[in-house]
Amino acid sequence: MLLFLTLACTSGDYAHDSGETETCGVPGETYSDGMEKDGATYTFALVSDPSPPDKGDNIWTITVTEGGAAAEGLAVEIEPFMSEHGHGTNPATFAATEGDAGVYTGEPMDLFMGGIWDITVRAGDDEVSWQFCLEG
Ligand SMILES: [Cu+2]
Repeated sequence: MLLFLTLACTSGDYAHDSGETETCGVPGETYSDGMEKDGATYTFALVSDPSPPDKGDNIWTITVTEGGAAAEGLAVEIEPFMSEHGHGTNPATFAATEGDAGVYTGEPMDLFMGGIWDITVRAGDDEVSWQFCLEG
């Protein structure tokens, strides 16, 4: 499956230029532990293992709050996607399980290639997205 995705990726409209030293066409966001994003309802704080996110398996822990209070009992999932390449991962989404109140830890997700990853975190009806450039 990894080979198939890689081939599908390089045969699309976008192909990696092996002569380039830049992995990503755009810089992506600068990661820091606990960085926050506001959705329509909730605030999402991200901690990635590894820190910063890197190629290979990544486990994200998301702390979800509403008005400063832990948002408990939500269905939380994470969906990585490479919009420059038009593909995601296999599986496409990863469930995140609540440990401490409002703290959701995702299954390991294999970000299997370098480039820009758009990673959406959904909680209930709300969502936010992060965009990180991973080195190839
Ligand atoms: Cu790709």
